[in-house]
Amino acid sequence: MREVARLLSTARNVSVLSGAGISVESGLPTFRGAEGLWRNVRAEDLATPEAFERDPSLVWDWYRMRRERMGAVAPNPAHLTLARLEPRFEAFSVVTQNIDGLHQKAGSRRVIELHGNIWRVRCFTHPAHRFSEAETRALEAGAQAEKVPHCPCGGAMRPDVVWFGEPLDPETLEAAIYAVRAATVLLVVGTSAVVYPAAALPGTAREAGAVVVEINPQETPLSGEAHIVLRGPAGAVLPELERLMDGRAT
Ligand code: BV8
Repeated sequence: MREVARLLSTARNVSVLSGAGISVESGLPTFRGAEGLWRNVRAEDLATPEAFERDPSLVWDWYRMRRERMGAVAPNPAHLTLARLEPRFEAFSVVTQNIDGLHQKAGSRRVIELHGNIWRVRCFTHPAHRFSEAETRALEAGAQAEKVPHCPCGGAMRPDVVWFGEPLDPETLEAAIYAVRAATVLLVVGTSAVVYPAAALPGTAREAGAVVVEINPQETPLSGEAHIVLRGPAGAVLPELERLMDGRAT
C-alpha cells in the first residue's frame, strides 16, 4: 500500500481500468456474481445481438431492470476517490468496462467507456442512428411505453452497449490503449480480467513500462501478472491510498 502511494505521489500520468467490482459497494451486483443469472438466463446469453434478434423485449426487460437498479444507487468512496485524484495528475484516465455511468456521476471527467453506457440508446437497424443521454431521455419521455422502443427511422432501438460477439468502437479502444500505454501506473480495479479485449489492457500497459496494480478482494487471472496486488475492496483501498498520499495515513 505504501509503495503504491509513493508511486502515485511521484507519477505524472495514471490510468485506471475498472470493472463491475468497483460498483459493488454502491450496491450493484457483479457480472459474474448475482447479476450473472437473471430469470434463469445467463448474462452472457442475454448481452448478445442474437438474444436481441430472438427476443428483444426479454433483453429490454433485463436492461430496464438494470437501469432501475443503477439509477437507484450512488457512486461509492471508490468512484469518489478516483474523481478527487484526477486533477492531481497531468493525465488521469478512467477506462471502464461498466455501463452504469457511476464514474461520471462521481465527478470523473476523463472516462473511456469500453462497453458503452446503459443510459444511451442506438438503432439496431442503422448503427449510425445514435442518441446522447439527453436525447435518449427525451425520446423515451415522448414515446408511449413500448416493450421494444423504436428509432424514429422505424428500426428497433437497443441499449448503446457492446454485446458479446460485437467489436468495441475502434476509436474508444484506441483511446484506451493510448491511455494505458502512456501511464506510469495502471490501477486495475474490480475486474475479473476475463472479458477481452479489455482484459488485454493490463498486459499492454506492462509492456509499455507501466507499474500494474490490481485492487480486488479476490485472486484473478491478472493477479500473477500484476506488479503489486492490493487484496481488498476498492471502497476501502482507494481512500486509504489517498490518505497515504496526503500523509494522513491512519
Ligand atoms: C469482441 C456490456 C470481437 C454489456 C460487456 C479473445 C479475444 C477477443 C474476444 C474474445 C476472446 N475470447 C472470447 C472472446 C469473446 C468475448 C469474451 O471476452 N468473452 C469472455 C466471457 C471469455 N469478448 C467479446 O465478445 C467482446 N467483443 O471480442 O468482439 C469481434 C471483433 C471484430 C468483429 C466482430 C467481433 C465484447 C465484450 C463486451 C461484452 N459486454 N458489457 C452489459 O454490461 O450489459 S462485458 C461485461 O463483463 C461487463 O461490461 C463487465 O464489466 C465485463 C467484465 O466483467 P467484470 O467487470 O470483470 O465483472 P466480473 O463480475 O467478471 O468481476 C467482478 C470483479 O470484481 C471480481 O473479480 C470480484 O472479485 C471483484 N470485486 C467484487 N467486489 C469488489 C471487487 N473488486 C473491488 N472491490 C470490491 N468491493
